[in-house]
Amino acid sequence: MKRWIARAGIGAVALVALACGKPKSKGGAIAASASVKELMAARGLTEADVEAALRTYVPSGKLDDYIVFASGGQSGQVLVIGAPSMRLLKLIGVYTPEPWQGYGYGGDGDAVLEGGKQNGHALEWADVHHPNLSETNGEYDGQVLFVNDKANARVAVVDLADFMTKQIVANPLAASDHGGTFVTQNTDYVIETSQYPAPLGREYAPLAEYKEKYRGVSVFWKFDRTTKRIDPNQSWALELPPYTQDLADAGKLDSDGWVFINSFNTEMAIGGTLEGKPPIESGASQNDMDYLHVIDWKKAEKLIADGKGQPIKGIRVLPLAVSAAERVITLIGEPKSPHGVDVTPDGKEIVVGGKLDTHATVYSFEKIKKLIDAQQFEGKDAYGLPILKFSDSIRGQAEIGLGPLHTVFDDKGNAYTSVFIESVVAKWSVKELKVIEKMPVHYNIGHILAAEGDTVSPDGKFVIAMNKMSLDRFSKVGPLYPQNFQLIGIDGEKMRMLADMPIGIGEPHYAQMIRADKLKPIKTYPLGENPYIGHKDPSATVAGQEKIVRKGNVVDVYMTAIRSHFTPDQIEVEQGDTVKLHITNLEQSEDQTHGFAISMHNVQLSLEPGRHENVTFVADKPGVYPMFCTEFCSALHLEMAGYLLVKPKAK
Ligand code: RUQ
Ligand code: CUA
Repeated sequence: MKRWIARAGIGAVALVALACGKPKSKGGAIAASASVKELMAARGLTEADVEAALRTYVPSGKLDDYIVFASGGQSGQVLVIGAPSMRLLKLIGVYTPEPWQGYGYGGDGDAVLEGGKQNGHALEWADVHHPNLSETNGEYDGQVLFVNDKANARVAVVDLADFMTKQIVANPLAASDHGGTFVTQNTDYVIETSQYPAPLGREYAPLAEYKEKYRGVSVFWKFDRTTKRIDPNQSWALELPPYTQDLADAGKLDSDGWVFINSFNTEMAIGGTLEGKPPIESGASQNDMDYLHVIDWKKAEKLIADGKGQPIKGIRVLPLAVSAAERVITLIGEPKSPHGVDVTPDGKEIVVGGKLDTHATVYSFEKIKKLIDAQQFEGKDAYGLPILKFSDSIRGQAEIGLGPLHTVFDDKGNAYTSVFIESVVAKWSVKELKVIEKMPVHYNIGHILAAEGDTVSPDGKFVIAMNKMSLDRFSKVGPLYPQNFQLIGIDGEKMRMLADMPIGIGEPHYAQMIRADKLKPIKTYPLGENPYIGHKDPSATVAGQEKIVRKGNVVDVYMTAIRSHFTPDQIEVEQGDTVKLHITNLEQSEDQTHGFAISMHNVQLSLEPGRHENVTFVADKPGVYPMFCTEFCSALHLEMAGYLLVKPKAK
């Protein structure tokens, strides 16, 4: 029997030994059994491949240590992924109807989607960017997930008790957003900042009046822990100059009470390619510096409470002039066309990556605070906002590479920056401002995320490279390629590439990774509970109480579902009747879900155990329509059926 040495060492010894059955280990040397070596040879696997498999394989029946909540991009949904196995656990319907979950097909979830209407339009897609978990004292608490829709300036609230979208709030001030949804360290606020400047409240103004009338805006959505909903009435906003605000991060610990938002296009370029003017891309890349916006949100909150806000479309907006006079917003130069802004776990520093700069710039919150307190400004911008001197505000810069974007952290003082153009993850020491190692990724990484990465105490086990391109990584599926998540182990001396996961549903932007044991989802609902109201539905029905009640042309049907029948299973109505079904799933056993569909009516529900749901539709076409269960719930699932009969209107 020959021996092979695990190049990566640490931990691999025990893992490989376990897998090989006949371990023989001596000072890091590992013995693989003949059969394992044969298998490796047959499948063309290297030792590194085997180690990666051993670090990520989760056997049947075993659970993942982490759960990743990833943006589903254009799908308008959120992916729930187990790590390290990278198994897809669920796609949560958020902005887009989701048929399996019966979300948006006639049931009570329709009202949530209705809340996301903008300009009177039902919007059937979203560009989901940044999922953010609720925090308590800067730690993920596993209660709620927020996520923004860049395309239509909306914020959604996903309840992690049942992994369901409970609320969508439509931002009435902006037409697009990006710097969201970042939470303050106790989730008092969910922050959503506009992307492309436009007149606030979505009014019209010609582009010629860009500097005077176009604005950015940052909405501070107030989150109410008791209702687990955003309260728009307690929310407020900050008017921002028409620099294209990009990403943002909320301060924590030392910098709690502050928010940092970066920007590009401080040139305020507006394009005009047809007229021969330079496109926005080149107009916006003239200045060497753009502006980091440093925002004292506690002060802003107080000014709003003192009545300094001016209502626009029902939201109190703090005018730029007030923010300038009261030093709510301070600007600092940031090089060049920046993208990511990330607060370090200790809250003491802010890391900014410049897309057209090779550095990550590390700002010192202490320095910034001192300069603001002493009113040591270098000047003012055209809107009267004070500007701090760049060199006085930073601790230093790390030379990272071509196109640094986003930065996450581990538990040992290292940062991991995604480097788009170079297509690498750069690991660097925050203290030394020096790159330690670069790992190629496949290909062109956008965001990067880390285990418990945005908390005050990252775990330092994994990062995931969220790659925009996959090129040669997967079997070809036509010219639209999946994006590629790459799981990278960061707990050893060297980074290790562990697994690829194609994302074939939309372009994911950000994701967060939480320790699985922090999530405590319910298994069943108390009998008759309507998840959207959070308690027993007034129309909930128990066995024996089912009935059909007709009042004029409204027919209320109080139904139950239990293996393997609906009661009633025959519903006869007249053409033109409004039918209201109230269905309670009487099951109380885990995973005993029934579906409920009616042919030709766009009705499809998911009735998890105990759950109650209401459906309203107009029976406008006479005919005979099967209604049936859509989850294979029992041996007699196909028999779980009945009929909706719509009698033609008497002439
Ligand atoms: S981002 S493009 Cu989060 Cu890097 Cu949206
Ligand atoms: Cu109930 Cu299938």
